[in-house]
Amino acid sequence: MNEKIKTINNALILKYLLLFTMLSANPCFSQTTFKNPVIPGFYPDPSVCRVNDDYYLVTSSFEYFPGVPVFHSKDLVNWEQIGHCLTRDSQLPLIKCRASGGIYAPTIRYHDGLFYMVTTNVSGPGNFFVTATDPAGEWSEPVRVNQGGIDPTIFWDENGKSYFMSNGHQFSDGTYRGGILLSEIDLKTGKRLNEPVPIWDGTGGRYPEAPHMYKKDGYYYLLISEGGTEYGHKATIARSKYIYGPYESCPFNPILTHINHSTESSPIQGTGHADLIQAHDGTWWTVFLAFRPQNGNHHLTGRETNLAPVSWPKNGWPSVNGNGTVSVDMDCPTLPLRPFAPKPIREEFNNPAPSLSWNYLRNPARENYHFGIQKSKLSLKGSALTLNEADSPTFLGRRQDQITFQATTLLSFSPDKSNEEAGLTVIMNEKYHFEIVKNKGKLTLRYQLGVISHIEKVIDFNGKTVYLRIEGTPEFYYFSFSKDNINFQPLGKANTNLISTETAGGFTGIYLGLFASGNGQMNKTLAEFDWFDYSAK
Ligand code: 6LW
Repeated sequence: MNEKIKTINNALILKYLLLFTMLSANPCFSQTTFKNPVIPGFYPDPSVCRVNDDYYLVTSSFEYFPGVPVFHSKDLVNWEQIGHCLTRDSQLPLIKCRASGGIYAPTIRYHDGLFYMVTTNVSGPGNFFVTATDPAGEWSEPVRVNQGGIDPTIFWDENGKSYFMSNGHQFSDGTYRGGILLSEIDLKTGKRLNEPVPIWDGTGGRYPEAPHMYKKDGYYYLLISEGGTEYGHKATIARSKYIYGPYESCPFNPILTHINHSTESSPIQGTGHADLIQAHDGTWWTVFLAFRPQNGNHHLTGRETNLAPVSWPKNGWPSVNGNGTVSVDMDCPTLPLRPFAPKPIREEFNNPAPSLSWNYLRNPARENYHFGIQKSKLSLKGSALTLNEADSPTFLGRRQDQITFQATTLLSFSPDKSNEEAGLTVIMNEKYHFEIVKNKGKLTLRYQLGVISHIEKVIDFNGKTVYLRIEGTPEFYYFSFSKDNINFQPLGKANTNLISTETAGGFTGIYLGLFASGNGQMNKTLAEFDWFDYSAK
């Protein structure tokens, strides 16, 4: 071997040895890169708070139950879900709410030993907050705040007053005012102590929303979003010496946007709806939402949570990652990294409740779900409702959080009646979904595409148990089945863009779901799902 190559090899070996020693001696290490999104999949409208070196993040959840997932991190890069804020029907009425109705953007804050999560149920009680001493839960019953608009936030001033902001209000004389409005509230009762005051309308973009307030160097800084949650999304900021204003717009606005980035130059689009956080080492960061278009500018995995560094000089304006744009491969020093163990591929359904990744559609009829502790199975009883209704059919799903994935389940179901069915679906909402259906003597591949109900394939199948599989790629979903979990026979493939957000509309992302239905009647036969495997490919 020539000497030069030998030296390079030795240097490489030394580098890896050093890295290995570092990792084994101390699992906590900094690096100069991380990947966006930091929380992939439908986790939009992120908001973050810090208690010492613990970070907590929440996102919106719309028609899904339980609502408002809560994540924990030690480094802002690695996140692990620890619970949901809204776990009881009394906190989260979603009965028959429209798809992408329900819970809009939340804000999480920590104040005086309590966590506060404030959000809007646009299909019910409007703006409210819940509190908890442990962010993993349980959270309190909702305290309603009688101010209109969406995207509420709370801010505590040094004078002990609690302020509430949202993006609009209908006044008692019937007039409606958009833009960001601020009022003072009683923290115990949620009662407003004054009429909401408009404080900033942004820089002229449509939908000024997502207000978050910070106090720094004697200024109140008001961060908002404008432009709508599509390609024109942006974050802008203003400041004032007085909380009610007048607010002065940052001369470098917008501080975050990909409005001028083509999808060829940036796989991340729609950056906006941000929150700022000062880390325990004094550095500033922002979490924000963005989406990743594919297959001809369609996106499937919803709006996802991203992270970027912020520099915020004393008395100056914050700037995000230098020029207000970000990338998948971020090039900046991180906090000391504290990764979590990867999530298991298999959900065994052997606990009294599903793991935190799983959701129901709206408030579930709990008697139709049995999590077998002894049998180690999920038993679903189909009700009269189907996946085509904006209601709560018997359904349990998890997000498609990877663009390329494989999902497989083992189903045992042998109904005597032809109306009874169960299966595996890939679903955006009640109007847009594909599924493999097992019913009496048959397997069917079926598509719901807006008003079009399409049967792609029907085959005779007489066994009781079957392995059902959906594989996702940027362009296609592939559907197959197997009798032995080794040889899978294809049923068909469908273009992903037929059920993307761009096609179906709305604020959510794709779910992979297990379901059962009696198509107008209650099922007699239980559908038993042994396990569900999900992995990136
Ligand atoms: C949210 C608003 C937005 O409340 O979309 O992207 C709305 N931003 O701030 C629904 O997520």
